[in-house]
Amino acid sequence: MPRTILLTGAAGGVGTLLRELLPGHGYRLRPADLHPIDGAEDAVVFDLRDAAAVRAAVRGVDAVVHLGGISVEDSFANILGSNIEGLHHLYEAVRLEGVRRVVFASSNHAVGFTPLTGGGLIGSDVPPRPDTFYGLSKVFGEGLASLYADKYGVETVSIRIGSCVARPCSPRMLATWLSPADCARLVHAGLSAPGVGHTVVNGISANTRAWWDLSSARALGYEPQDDAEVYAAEIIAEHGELDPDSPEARLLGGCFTTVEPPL
Ligand code: NAI
Ligand code: 15L
Repeated sequence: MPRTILLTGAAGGVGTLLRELLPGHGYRLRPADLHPIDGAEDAVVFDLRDAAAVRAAVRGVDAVVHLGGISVEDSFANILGSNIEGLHHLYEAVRLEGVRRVVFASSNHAVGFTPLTGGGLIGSDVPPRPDTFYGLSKVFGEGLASLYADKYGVETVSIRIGSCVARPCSPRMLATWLSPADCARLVHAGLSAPGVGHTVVNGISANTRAWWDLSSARALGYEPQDDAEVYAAEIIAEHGELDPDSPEARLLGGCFTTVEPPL
């Protein structure tokens, strides 16, 4: 019998990719989003800011893959509503409904001010260095996941996703790309590995130019199959190599380290 997964953010970029790929790993999905989803009339339309709606969406599922929320920099008020209060609603719903496993879409922007110039690959144990209010909401999410694991036994794998798109399209993404198929593999590892407590993993493919170490993801059973390098010649011909003085070459979060939130 397939396990039923609440997939929040199912109308978004990653959600659309995972709606296609996760059933191949044996899951039955309950897609949910703020917006209706074309071709998924059974999807839950809900707002993470509405605690009762979140509780109803969680009821009866075996686990949650949480992609929903604002996925770029925004005003603090908007981030507070969807990403911080919304995540608190989700974990309360999970606790009260007896769900035991969450896979949380964290981000490289939780640690975006980590320098790339230190030499060696960067682990998933570096301290928080958010580059935006958005990244700060992912730090909050990882902290909330830790609290619910320790206090209530709700286990979470927080995936610090690099760049999950169909194909890499910039020199930076030659390092940060997480292919859709590898994303599904990593989410599956996060849902199925035993005894994870709260585990933070880096989320990229087996990229030749990787900055990130994947050992904590591999320890869950993740075996990436893709490498952005197959797109390198085409991307470098179009954009050139990374300028060594640019934020993209110096800091993990790239241009998010210089973006200002809207008022
Ligand atoms: P997206 O912006 O395409 O999708 C996010 C979805 O969340 C949207 O469909 C939106 O309608 C929904 N949403 C927003 N506010 C909501 C609310 N209040 N209630 C219910 N649903 C709401 O983002 P994308 O690219 O698909 O990313 C998915 C997740 O992965 C996000 O949490 C993002 O922060 C994270 N992530 C994505 C990366 C990427 O490369 N795409 C990299 C790192 C993290
Ligand atoms: C993210 O966290 C964003 O959600 C996504 O839109 C990309 O900008 C990605 O990081 C990235 O750093 O490439």
